[in-house]
Amino acid sequence: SELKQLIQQLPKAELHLHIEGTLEPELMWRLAKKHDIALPFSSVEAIQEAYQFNNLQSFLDLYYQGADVLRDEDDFFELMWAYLCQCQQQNIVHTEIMFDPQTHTERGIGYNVFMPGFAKAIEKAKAELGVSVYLILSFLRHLSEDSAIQTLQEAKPFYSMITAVGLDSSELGNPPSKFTRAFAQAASQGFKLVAHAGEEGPPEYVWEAINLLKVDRIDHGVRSIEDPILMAYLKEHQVPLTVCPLSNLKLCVVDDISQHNIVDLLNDGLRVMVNSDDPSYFGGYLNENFFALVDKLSLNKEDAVKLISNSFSASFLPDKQKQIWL
Ligand code: ES4
Ligand code: ZN
Repeated sequence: SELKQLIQQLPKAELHLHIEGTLEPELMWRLAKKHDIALPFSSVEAIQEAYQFNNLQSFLDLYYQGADVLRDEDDFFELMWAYLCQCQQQNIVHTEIMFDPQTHTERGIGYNVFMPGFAKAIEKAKAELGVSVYLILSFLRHLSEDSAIQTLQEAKPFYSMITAVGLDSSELGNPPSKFTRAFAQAASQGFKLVAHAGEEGPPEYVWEAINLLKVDRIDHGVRSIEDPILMAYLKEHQVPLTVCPLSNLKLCVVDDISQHNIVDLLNDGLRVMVNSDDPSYFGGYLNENFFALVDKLSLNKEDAVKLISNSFSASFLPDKQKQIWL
């Protein structure tokens, strides 16, 4: 359609993307062969077919297993380079990418392996693709706060590559309040702050992320709609919510895209935008997330343009850079 063509062609920013969630079955298969790792799948197609989830945890189990094929610097280069090539295809001109250090350090793969791999892909993308990239170091919330603090300290040699600190993994039972000290340290070191909240967890977790962690953005946040006082706060302070429609569908946060509240949140005056989260696992990159909204939620042109302008205004780009795109 004309609207889909417009969405495809407009320059966009992506603010909620896990690099480990861009691992395509083909690359997973090839790296397993390369490192002689036995996968519990008989073919590339069998990997794809296994991507049916009941909730966040059933996805995370496969996502951490998949990440186990990432072993050397070149694997991390290939992973990052493949996603940045997708950005060019999708007219994503700026992306703020989360990576989970603990998913790798827990397996004995250190910062000296994954950061240089990421750096080479990012430098090459800057030069050859014209894509700008910020990195968000994300703590795994199912692990301890001490582990998060250690993870932040171990990143010190690479601080110049990192813009923000985030919080992801199993939300229920791991409230933001568990990470108050870790986030205070990150803030004192000058990092921007984000946290997943209100994906599966209640509005109270969004309040904690705002009041205790002092985040600049909320990742997901779709359950905020259950709390009118929270909605008023998010609107007044224009706290960005990085919403991920296909993710919410695949993890059964919503039963159908036609039930998704992203357009309601937008029309209530909240600063929401569209993101792909873990595109390899959830069945689409950024444009496919927009197309699902066009097909199932009758997204109109005005709303699409507003969602895209929000992707820049909610980014961590300096104001001068934002102005170029707004
Ligand atoms: C994630 Cl969708 C989602 N939620 C929480 N943690 C994550 N890590 C990767 N994808
Ligand atoms: Zn996420």
